[in-house]
Formats: sequence, C-alpha cells, structure tokens
Amino acid sequence: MSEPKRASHSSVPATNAKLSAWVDEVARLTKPDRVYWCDGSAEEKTRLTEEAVARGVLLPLNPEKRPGCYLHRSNPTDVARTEHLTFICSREREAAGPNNNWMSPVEAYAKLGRLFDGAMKGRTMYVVPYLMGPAGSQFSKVGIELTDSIYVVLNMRIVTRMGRVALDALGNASDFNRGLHSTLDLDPEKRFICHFPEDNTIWSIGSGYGGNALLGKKCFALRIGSWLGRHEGWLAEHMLILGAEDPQGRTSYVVAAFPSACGKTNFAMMVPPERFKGWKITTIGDDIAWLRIGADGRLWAVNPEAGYFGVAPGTNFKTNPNAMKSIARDTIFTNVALTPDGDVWWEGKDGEPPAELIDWKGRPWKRGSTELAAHPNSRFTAPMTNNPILSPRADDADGVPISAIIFGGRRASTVPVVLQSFTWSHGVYLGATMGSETTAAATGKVGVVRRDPMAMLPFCGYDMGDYFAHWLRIQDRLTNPPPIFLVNWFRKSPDGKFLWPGFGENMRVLEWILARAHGEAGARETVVGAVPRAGDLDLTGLDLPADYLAAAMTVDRDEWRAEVESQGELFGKLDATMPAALRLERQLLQAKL
Ligand code: OXD
Ligand code: MN
Repeated sequence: MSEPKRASHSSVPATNAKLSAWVDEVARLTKPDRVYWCDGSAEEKTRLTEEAVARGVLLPLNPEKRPGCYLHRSNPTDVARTEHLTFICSREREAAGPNNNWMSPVEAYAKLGRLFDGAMKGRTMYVVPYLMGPAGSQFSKVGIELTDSIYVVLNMRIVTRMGRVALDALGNASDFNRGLHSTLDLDPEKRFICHFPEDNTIWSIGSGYGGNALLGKKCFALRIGSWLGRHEGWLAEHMLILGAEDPQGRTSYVVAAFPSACGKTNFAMMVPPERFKGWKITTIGDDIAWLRIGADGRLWAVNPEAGYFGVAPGTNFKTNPNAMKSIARDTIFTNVALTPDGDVWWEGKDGEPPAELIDWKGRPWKRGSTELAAHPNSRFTAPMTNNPILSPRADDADGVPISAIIFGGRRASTVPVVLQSFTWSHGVYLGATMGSETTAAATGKVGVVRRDPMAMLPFCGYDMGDYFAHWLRIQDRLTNPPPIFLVNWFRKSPDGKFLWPGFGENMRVLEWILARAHGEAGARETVVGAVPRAGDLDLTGLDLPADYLAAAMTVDRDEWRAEVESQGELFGKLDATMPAALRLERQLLQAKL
C-alpha cells in the first residue's frame, strides 16, 4: 500500500514528529486519497469554500443580504447531538459514572477501528490544528482534528482558532488532543462518539452534526476538558461569560450555566432596558468557560471558543439583536429555511413568514403549512468578532476575574427568579440539583423535573459525584470565592402565565447579583437562600403587575418539600460517589422545612 499523497496546496509542514507519526498512522487506517494540512489562512478559506460550493455542501446566500454567508442542509437523520451514541471509554467503568454511557477502550478502538478502516477512500483527510483558548494563555490547549468533512473544517475555522496559530502553540510538544472524525455514510447504525480520556483522544464516526463532529466544542472543551480539569485542578464548564460595566465604569464578570436551548446566547449578548442606560454588557463567551484559580486566589475564566454555534429559531431583533448582527455576514447556516431572494428564515425570526420558502430539507414550503420551515435545532456558526458587544478582553490570555457564578434552570414552579446560596457548598448543592420542568404539551404530565446538574449532564466526562467533589475542593484554593446564585426566568402562574419578562429585563436581576457580590445590596433570608426584598430589585419602568413579582419571588415550603423529596432520585443514582457535604446540605434543608 502506497503512502497517501500530501495535497499540493498543503502549506503547513509537519514540524512535530509525534504529530506527523500519528497523522500517518491514521492515514494508513482510513486510507484517504489525499492528506491536507489546514493553515487557517484567508486564502485557504476562500479555496475550501469554493470547493464546498462546487460539491453542493454549501449553498451561497444572497451576497447583498448576507455577504459571505452559506447554507448547509444536513442529512435529515443527523440534526442533533446523539447522547445515546456518546460514550466515555475510560479504562474503569466506574470512572465514567452512572451519568455516562461506557464502553471499554479495547472494545471501542476495535469496533470503531473496523468502521474507520478505509472510511476515507476517495476522500481528502483534512488535518485541522486548533487552539482552544487565547494564544499565549496558560489556560489554552491544542487539539488536532483529522476529518473527511469539508463542512467540519469550515465550521472549526469559525468556532476555534484554527491553523498555524495552533501548530505554533504546540511546537514540539506531544500533549495535544487526538481527534479522529469521519462522516462515513451518515448511517445512524454506524454512529459513535467515543471519548478516551486517558489517551486525550476522541473518535467520532457517522455524524456531521456540530456537537458530534466539531470535536473542539462539546467533546474536547467539555467532556475531555472536565476530565483534564479534575486531574489538573481546574474546571471546564457549560457556561457563558459576560462582562457588565456599571455607570461608574466598574466592570465585573460573571459566568452562568443553563441547559442547552435555555437562552444562554441571549443572556450573554443581553441588551439592558432603557432604565439601565449607563450599563454596558459585553460578551466573552456564550457556551463554554474554562475556569482556573489565579495567583490572587480569585477564579479566572476564558472562553476556549472563538465563535458561536447558536440555535437559530427564536432569534430575532427583539430577543437578541446582537446575535442578529453577529450573523449578518461570514456565517454558515445549517438546516434553516431559504427565502426566494436567497436569504435565510426560521420560526421566530422577525416579521411574518414569507409566503413561500424552501424548507430545511430543500422542499417547497408555503405560509400556513403545518410543517416547520426550519429545523427546531437549526443553527448559525458565526465568528465572535462579528458580535458588536464582544468584550475587549475576549482574547485576553489571563482571562477575566469572576465576581459571581449563576446556575439557571427552567422551572414553572418552586424556584424563585433569583436566590443566593448561603455558602460555597450550598451553592454547589443548588447547582447540582438544578433542573428543568417539562410542560404538559411535551410530556402529557406537568412537573416532571429532569435534573441537569450544572447543565453538565450530557457533557461531564467522568462520574458526576466525583465532579461535585471536585467543585467542593476548588473552594479550598479560593481566598475569595465568588458567591453562587440560582436563577429561574421561567416561573409561571397557576394559569400558565410567565411571572417574569426575561430577556433584557434580566439585567435587573444581574444588577442585584453584582451588588450582592460587591457587598452593596440587601436581601431577605429564606430557608433556601437569600432573595431580594421589596425595593432591592430596581423595577423602574418595568410594566409588571406587583403580584406577579411577589409570586415570582415566593419560596413556598410545600413546593420545596416536594422538591427536596424529588431530588432523591438524583442522590440515589449517584449514591456511590455523592459527597457527604451535599447529602448534608439536602438533610439540612429537609430539617429546616
Ligand atoms: C448544546 C450546544 O447542545 O451548545 O448545548 O450546541
Ligand atoms: Mn451548549
């Protein structure tokens, strides 16, 4: 068998012997026609984009309406993360914990190895070096993704710092994440997303969907990242990072964790209401935070990503004007609808739907159709530099110091709009037990809570109980631990009306959170934590009936008794490793109630 040829354009020589050896080894297995090393240059982007268009992978949009933008339609069976096909392949099953699917590394390498054998015949294998985190930062880590998908290459180019910058950061070191990806034939029966944390390796096959195939994101930055963080003493979290500058010119930074599709991108790009005119919100990241303890004993954060992979439906100039501006150019849209004039559309975009569209599957669609024009998980991939409120510190190698940690669920009842924990371990307990309530429409049964600890359930690369213990241990090294808050924008009245307006009005809650963090605001203590008293939240100009706010802030003992009871399922599932401190937090609350 002859060695695969290097593509003639390939301008990045492999100066790292370990890297070259691994690329050659993978090429011998996958047998591509060509191996192409990406350099991340603008010239390369143009060339690969032209190739993707020629191959029908990308469809150019109207250059007047959406300059530099393209539409991709995925295989209809490949539109979301596939948690049931996602595995942690640690040597010991116990290390993966009951929160993960587990496969032995021997079995996984053998099983996927058979699928990867010859998978790239007739295709190009792209070598995608990428850097997670700012260049020159002690937070940052290098990954190399070998993929046969040009769509993946072009998306990785947006969501990570891709190409030469990553090879420069790597130098001769061998501690890079080894990612191997092939779309194969997109057969869901041959789809596996396997993580080998002890080898810093990811093998993903059979899917081109972002969360399964852009290996830097969920696979490396969260699943492998959380494992590395545990061993190296830091945290990889499913959190946005934002900066808030007050009218006096003081900027504070917060991180916030919400489950997928609960408005993280909106919160990260929030526009404060009129009353908060002197305030300025800036975005560092909208999905992932890497947190370390600084020499000053404070918690510091970077966003490992360089772009946004956001949910399109529901995004409009009212819910998120900054996202709309971020996707005005140089954006890849996936599975949205196409307008007759070459623009994009989705349910919940501004204005009336056009009379006619081409739907996400490429079929003609007419207004009034009972079918959705855009897939509900249709996405935009946009560079963070497009964001008009991007923080000037988004590229700061040191990251930013964190003043408050926010956890948020989607709860129709029980959880008030905002709650401050008493202590770090109580805050970890609130984060560990956070969840989202299903609605009657979705399940036929109201009040079923799906626990999603710290919004990390699908992303924690090891045992969740050990993860809580790691969070608890972090406090020992923080001389100045940021206070922890629980928020809930989704509380409803008994007749199903939202009690809090959400979106930009969340600024009112953020202001209180920051004032608490700086010791500048009052609160009322309840059995579950501190809540703002009447007058502590600035409600000027807010058109909200007084009884709504009171109801939104209520801590109801009966509801909390039921809540603590229902947490039993989580504590039971994680029984083997649940830290004693969290059991005690639960017992203490039970006793108080
Ligand atoms: C997610 C995402 O699924 O960010 O959480 O794509
Ligand atoms: Mn996410």
